[in-house]
Amino acid sequence: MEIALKDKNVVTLQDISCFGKCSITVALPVISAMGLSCAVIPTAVLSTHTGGFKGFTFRDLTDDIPSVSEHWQREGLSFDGIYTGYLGSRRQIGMIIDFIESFRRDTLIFVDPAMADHGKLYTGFDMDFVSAMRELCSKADIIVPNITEAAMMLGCEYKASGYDEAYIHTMLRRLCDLGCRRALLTGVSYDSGHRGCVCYDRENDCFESYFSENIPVESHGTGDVFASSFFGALMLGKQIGEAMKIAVDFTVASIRATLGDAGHWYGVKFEKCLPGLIESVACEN
Ligand code: PXL
Repeated sequence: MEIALKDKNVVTLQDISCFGKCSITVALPVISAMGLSCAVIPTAVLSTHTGGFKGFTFRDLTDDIPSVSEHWQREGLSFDGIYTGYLGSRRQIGMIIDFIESFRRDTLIFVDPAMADHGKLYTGFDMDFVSAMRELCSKADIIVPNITEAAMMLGCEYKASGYDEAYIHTMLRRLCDLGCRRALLTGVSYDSGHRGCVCYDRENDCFESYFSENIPVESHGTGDVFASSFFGALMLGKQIGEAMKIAVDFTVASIRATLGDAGHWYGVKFEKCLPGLIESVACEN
């Protein structure tokens, strides 16, 4: 008789932006397409994301987090992976840390400190929020900031371009000093033709990177497309290098699929690339 491997069960905690292709509306379809069972805790419901829309609504669901957590503990639920993304407030981060402490067993704690890009904090965040996010990162096994988020958490200079490997490697070592085993920087570009990610593993003291072509367009929500597929690949047991390739290639394909449609500025058409993602995780390596 064939022995089936136990299915992986994960949970993601981030907002629902009802329109705009980011956070849960990206994470759930991507992680599900990869064959993982994904539970969600919506941390807030917004009419749209905050990156370019005006007058969006924001319903804070912070007070639901402990009740959901307590119910799940009574039900005896457990998770192989916990993935946090965009979060709403300092107080909410505190509750998410409590959630992680309650559910951490043999669990991959994956934190995307989604709060800033292009040298600036997203609407509604301040440096107090950044320090709470730094504390959440200290509880993680792996964190996946972009260069802006990393510079803000470390209090070091943000460079949009013209940096070298030493700048990135120093940042990665310092991110791991926060307490996580691995840190991965997204959106790294040493030359105008390429963009990708670089990961540092503190335990093995080693760096790995994966670069693809640089498509010089501003795209919203690509951090979530990358983080969801990277997290999914890790949960499927892929090694870091393979998971980086799967996630970067999926992100680049999603940006490509959106090129030429100016009316689609608010997000990328990742849906069109899900068949390719499914194929990429099915290949043996
Ligand atoms: O993609 C990150 C993200 C998630 N959720 C909300 C956002 C953003 C980025 O701006 O505004 C509500």
